[in-house]
Amino acid sequence: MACFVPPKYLSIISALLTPLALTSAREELPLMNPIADSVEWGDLTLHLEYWMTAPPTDQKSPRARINSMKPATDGSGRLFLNDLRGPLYLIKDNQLTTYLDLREKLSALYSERGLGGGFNFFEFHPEFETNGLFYTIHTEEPGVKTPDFEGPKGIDDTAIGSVVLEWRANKPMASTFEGSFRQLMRVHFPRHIHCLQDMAFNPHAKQGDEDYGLLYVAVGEGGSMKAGQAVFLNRTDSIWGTIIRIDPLGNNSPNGQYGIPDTNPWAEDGDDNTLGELWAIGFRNPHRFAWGPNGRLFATDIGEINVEEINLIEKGRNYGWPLREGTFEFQLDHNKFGLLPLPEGDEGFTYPVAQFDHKDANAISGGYIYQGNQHPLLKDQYVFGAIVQGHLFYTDATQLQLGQLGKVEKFHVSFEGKETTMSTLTDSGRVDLRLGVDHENELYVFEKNKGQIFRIQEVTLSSH
Ligand SMILES: [Ca+2]
Ligand SMILES: [Ca+2]
Repeated sequence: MACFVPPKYLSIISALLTPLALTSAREELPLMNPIADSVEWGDLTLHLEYWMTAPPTDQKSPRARINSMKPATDGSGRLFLNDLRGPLYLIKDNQLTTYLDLREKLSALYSERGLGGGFNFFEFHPEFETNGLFYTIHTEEPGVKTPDFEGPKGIDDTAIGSVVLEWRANKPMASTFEGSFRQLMRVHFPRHIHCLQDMAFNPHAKQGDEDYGLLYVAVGEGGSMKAGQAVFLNRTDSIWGTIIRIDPLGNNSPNGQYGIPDTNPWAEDGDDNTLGELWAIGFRNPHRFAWGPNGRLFATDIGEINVEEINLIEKGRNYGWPLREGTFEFQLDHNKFGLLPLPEGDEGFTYPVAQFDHKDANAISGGYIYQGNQHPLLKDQYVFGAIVQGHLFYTDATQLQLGQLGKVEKFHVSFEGKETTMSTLTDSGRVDLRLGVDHENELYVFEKNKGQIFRIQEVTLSSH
């Protein structure tokens, strides 16, 4: 599918590297309240139980910075949890130990500035049990090494480097890491925000399937819109603000460290300028992936002004940013940003399958499409949350379709028999909420900075 570029943008692209003077062709005032409705309470109550608290990684606040929790793909029942400051914890039989500490391996690990800096994400290869491979993303100060993807030439304000590593454990079933690592890819970004985000293998792909063993990586726009570099977004020759798909065991990439599947949309298009790594474009901060039961890939996108998105990701599509936010036109202007209704004859963009307003979530915290057995009421529900407010939401993933907006509802939350909120439970005015999953697909809710982890004990239909 070709990348649609509106005429007003083409002229900007043709003026590559010149300072931007972006103004909307439309003179209307931005919408004051583009999404008027709030997310409504649903009928489901999540009964949470306290599970454990992650160890502190600093004496000063925040005490911890835990970010992602998922099982190894080896059937061992072992859960892994990372802290942005460096540790990768192993949790087995309710006991937490340190499996690996990136601080001990990577002198350039940089986790001080920015909400997302440090050891961000990890993902196990589907054959971890036999090949011992897993992948991590972390940030480093730029200038340490040459990037594979750098900021535009002539714009010298690269702020951070985001790195994908492959680790090979000598003994995959060992309880501490011993082995080696190598760098797959390094991407530079203009700001300390929205760098490389989640990564995932398709857990539904079987050996021999086209998608098997291919690693999806969500690439944020690195703050480039606010850095005055929006012109380098929404393009097929820029990695910023995209979702990429690579073969970590291949070697036909320009740096020889990973493979580019020839089935990627811009890999075999005969154009050397378009990046073969890209799978889809047009994202601001595609923070988290979630897989539907039939292998459908969803990605959240955290909005700039008004709209938080859930997107159904399909090959070669353009999800809009920074020309669209949710189902609105994003007004790119030097001094002000705003949302307008979609223009007449709008085409070329793919819109979210669910969206809601910032008043319900400063930032959407992506979760999981429930596939566990303990809570039938959650079956196929996409469970996710709100960073800052701490709300927990759900939408029926089987109903999410391109071209439609699915209904999002808010869970009631209960603890020890009393209705409560995550804000109260974690004693946080700003709940940096995260969700995790275990080998039985059961869900956990945790607070990044306080480190408390809760488990879903029961789910009931309420009569509020
Ligand atoms: Ca190409
Ligand atoms: Ca979008």
